[in-house]
Amino acid sequence: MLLPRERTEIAPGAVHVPDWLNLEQQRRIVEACRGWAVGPVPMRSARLPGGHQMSVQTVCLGWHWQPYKYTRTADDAGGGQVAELPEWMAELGQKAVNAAYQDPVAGLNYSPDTALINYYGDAAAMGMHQDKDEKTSAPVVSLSIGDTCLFRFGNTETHTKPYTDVELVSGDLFVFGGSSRFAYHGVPKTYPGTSHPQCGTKRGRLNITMRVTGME
Ligand code: MD3
Ligand code: FE
Repeated sequence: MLLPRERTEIAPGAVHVPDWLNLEQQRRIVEACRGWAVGPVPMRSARLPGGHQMSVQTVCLGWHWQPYKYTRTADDAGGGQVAELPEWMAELGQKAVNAAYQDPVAGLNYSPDTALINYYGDAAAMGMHQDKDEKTSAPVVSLSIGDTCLFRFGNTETHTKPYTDVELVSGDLFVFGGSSRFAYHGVPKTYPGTSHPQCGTKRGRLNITMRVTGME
């Protein structure tokens, strides 16, 4: 049976809003991401402290993230100055928080200063982890475009069960605030070839996460 895709709070502060971006918004975002992927800092797979390379490719706005810190210049990716986070994206982040929490003022004070743009090729995945390099507990706003993925939302205590699995489809919004902000989460797999033909990507999956670093 097909389950309805409705706004769902899967845990306190963790809200999934299916089909939040229309196809034209998705295409515009994809177009902007194509530019950022080229430079001033090229999109790359980050190297983890153990020496392994992530399968996901990332380019950042506002602040450069590398495991596990934020810097203004991309020391592990050519040394360039990170592109600005554009005002339209910060405004989209505020609207996202309003929509997720069904509160027209919830996002008023939300001002993300970094965005991580992740690209998943057909075989890419992201293991269970917490995002704790930010010095604030402001929500993370996540936008998905392209192939559908399996998203795994865990708990704040361990990287293992219990978790809730959710499919993220092109256009979906997810906001992680409140007590969900420091929960473990990951992307076990994507479903190649499942994107909407008009979303702007030919293949793969894009995920944009806006965050508040708390850095000066
Ligand atoms: C829950 N990205 O970039 S987005 C990441 O789809 C990351 O690329 C995944 O996890 C992706 O760190 C998942 C959903 C997400 C992002 C940040 C979170 C969920 C989160 C932070 C706290 C709790
Ligand atoms: Fe994460």
